[in-house]
Amino acid sequence: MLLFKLLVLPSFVHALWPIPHTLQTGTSLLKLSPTFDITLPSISKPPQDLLAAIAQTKTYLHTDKLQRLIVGRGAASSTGLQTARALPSLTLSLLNNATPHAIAVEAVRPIGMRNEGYTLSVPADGSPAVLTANSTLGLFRGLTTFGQLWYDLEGVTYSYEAPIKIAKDVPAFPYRGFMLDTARNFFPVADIKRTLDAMSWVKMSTFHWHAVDSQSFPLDILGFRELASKGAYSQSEIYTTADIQDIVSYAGARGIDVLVELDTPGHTASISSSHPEHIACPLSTPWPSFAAEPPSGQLRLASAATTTFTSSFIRALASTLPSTLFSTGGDEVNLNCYAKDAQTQMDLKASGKTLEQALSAFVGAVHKALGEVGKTPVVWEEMVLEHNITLSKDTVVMVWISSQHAGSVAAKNFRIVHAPSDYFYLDCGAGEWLGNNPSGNSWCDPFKTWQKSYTFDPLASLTTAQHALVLGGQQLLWTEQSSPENLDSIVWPRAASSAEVFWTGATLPDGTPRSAGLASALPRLHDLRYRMVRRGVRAIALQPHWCALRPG
Ligand code: CP6
Repeated sequence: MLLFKLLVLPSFVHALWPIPHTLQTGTSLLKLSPTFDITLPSISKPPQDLLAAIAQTKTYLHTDKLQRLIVGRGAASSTGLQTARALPSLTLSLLNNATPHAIAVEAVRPIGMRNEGYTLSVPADGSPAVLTANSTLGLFRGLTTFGQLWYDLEGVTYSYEAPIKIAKDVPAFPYRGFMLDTARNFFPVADIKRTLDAMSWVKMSTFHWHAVDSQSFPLDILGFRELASKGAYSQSEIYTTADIQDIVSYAGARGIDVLVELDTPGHTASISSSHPEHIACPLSTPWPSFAAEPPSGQLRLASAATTTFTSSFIRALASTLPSTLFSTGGDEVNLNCYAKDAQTQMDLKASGKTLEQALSAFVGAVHKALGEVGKTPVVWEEMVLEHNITLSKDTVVMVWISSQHAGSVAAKNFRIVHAPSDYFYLDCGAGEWLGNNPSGNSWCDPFKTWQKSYTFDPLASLTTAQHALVLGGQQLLWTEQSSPENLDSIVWPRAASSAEVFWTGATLPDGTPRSAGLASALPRLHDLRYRMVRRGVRAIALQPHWCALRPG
């Protein structure tokens, strides 16, 4: 009877997230040998972060102890377990004599030039499993997949569907991100590291760190230390230079590039604490006429001194970071603030520039400084859709106001990161903290479910020629109403949705439209959620625990 049940298992019962590009599974049980090991016989000098990733994978294999969790999977008895073969080892190797660089080195290569592909084969007959890739980053992605294959029954760790063959897994888009705002509320380094761990489990590639904003400036920049010492919420709510390096190297070892944003010229009121001379309309009333949210205050973009100051602190920070990308923000610039600022009006008169020309010159100067330290600029969509600014062709544009705006950005031939509020804002639906302010954020409600984010089409309304402009996308957490207390629960497992969208592309690997893939995504995401909880991330439930336990 039980054996019969095994034979009629549905074939699509794996719990991988994101779904690999190709996948063949069998129907044999395979258990992990008690002496299971991960080896790299052909890599003579393995980098430290690869060795750490291997050790971490082995730890997870022993501590995840996931139950069956997907109905119909592994309806196995001890009888089945006794006959299962044991997997002795997983062997890692690099193809084409590739140099074993640190994962952290591979993770920060220019976007589009990273090698994340891998091949994985797990035989059912007790011979070693094999993982190959062209880079240590690819090996890392493959280890992540391997870690998701295992479950626990009656004290034995095993996989339900050997042999497993992933002939080729490779991401559809290089930018698979998550954005965190650390300025509205502060997040200790440990919370960021835990978030980076969870991001790596779903193969995300980019941590977009919206580090500072009008409410606080928690980033210590050498040479500009007064910005944080005066602009942070407190002396203990500052990311020191050592913290920043710690976060960057922790991310790198997990295949994640850190894209830091210093938002300018808007969203900068916190700079007035240390440099009132550079800020127009600080704390002006009524604030809704001067800023998207209180407090008001923006950099005096027409001032030569302010332009030099801004270029200098951005260059100072950017030069210490390994990423080739750096964001200068550019969202929600309030022109009324400058119309009311006597100093800006004087500066404009002296230079003979219009406000738009001054904005263009300001952004141009800041981006030139970034170019001097080898960085490619990233901006929010207003810089190309609302203002007439000269930007270098390689500038990356984040589309946030509406998913419908991607086509307009593509029409201007800029590379795109999808970050649309109508699909990917994790805070939307959290409430209306601005109360009855007419410029409040109610248009971003309702709450975005994982299903909503999952159905996003990265190539919608783009011509075939424009497809190459899409770098990928991300879900985002603005933190007006979030703090360390709810970080895990507001982000996970929802943010895993876009990780699968941008790994697999416009459709699922078999061509199924994503909207038709929701039913098969639910059990996989449910499983991922339990795995996250086992690993210390307090992801929320997707359905009653009962759904995972009922007999298949
Ligand atoms: N802060 C900054 C924000 C937002 C943006 N930039 C934002 C705008 C509208 C909504 C949510 C967040 N809080 N710096 C827009 C990119 Cl609905």
